[in-house]
Amino acid sequence: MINYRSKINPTWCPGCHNFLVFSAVQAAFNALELKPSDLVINYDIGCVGNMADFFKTYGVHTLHGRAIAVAMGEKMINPNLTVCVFGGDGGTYGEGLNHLIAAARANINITVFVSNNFLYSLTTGQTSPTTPKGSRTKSTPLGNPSEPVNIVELLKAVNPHVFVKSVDAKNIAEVTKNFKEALEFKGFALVETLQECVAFGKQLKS
Ligand SMILES: Cc1ncc(C[n+]2csc(CCOP(=O)(O)OP(=O)(O)O)c2C)c(N)n1
Ligand code: SF4
Ligand SMILES: [Mg+2]
Repeated sequence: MINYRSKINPTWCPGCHNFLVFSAVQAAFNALELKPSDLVINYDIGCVGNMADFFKTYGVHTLHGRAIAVAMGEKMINPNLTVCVFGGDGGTYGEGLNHLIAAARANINITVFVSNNFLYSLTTGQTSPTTPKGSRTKSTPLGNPSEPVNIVELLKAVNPHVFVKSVDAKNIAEVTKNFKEALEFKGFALVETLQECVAFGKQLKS
């Protein structure tokens, strides 16, 4: 077994689905025998971005919405590296959407993992681009007026040749399988894990 972990223990809320994602991605890295020295992980901001402290591969904790842009640059400079991104629905589909579309159009060989918890969670539960219409959140107390983005359909429309999947984070076997396939894919790959934020997710059902 290859050890990808730093000495820092995760600080997510007990029961956070990011623990599942964190464990599944290590299983996928191990299955592919990826060496930490050949891996560069780029992290967006947010709860998921805190993963930057918990891995000891090469990595960059980037700015909100900019992790994909940094990853594209790394891959162009050194195509031998395995280049990954971890981001949330806010950073990847909101602030970073233009970078996501550019990377999919270019079909650049990077792997993007999106923890989609339907909210801006680190900032305590504002609407994100995937928040269901009508949901009452901190930023939409009268109900979210916007349609949620469907990223699988959007990316398939942008470029039908990319690898894009949406899976339930609780189905750990399926998540691990898709993470592994995404890492092996020769081109742009994105796997979104559908998550419930245990701290702020309840408001989505009110
Ligand atoms: C440019 C910029 N705008 C706003 C923020 C404040 N901010 C920090 S985390 C966050 C929400 C992140 O939501 P998401 O990307 O879905 O990640 P999550 O916390 O849900 O995992 C925001 C708005 C920031 N750090 N940078
Ligand atoms: S606020 Fe939500 S997303 Fe953030 S660590 Fe807690 S449960 Fe996870
Ligand atoms: Mg989020």
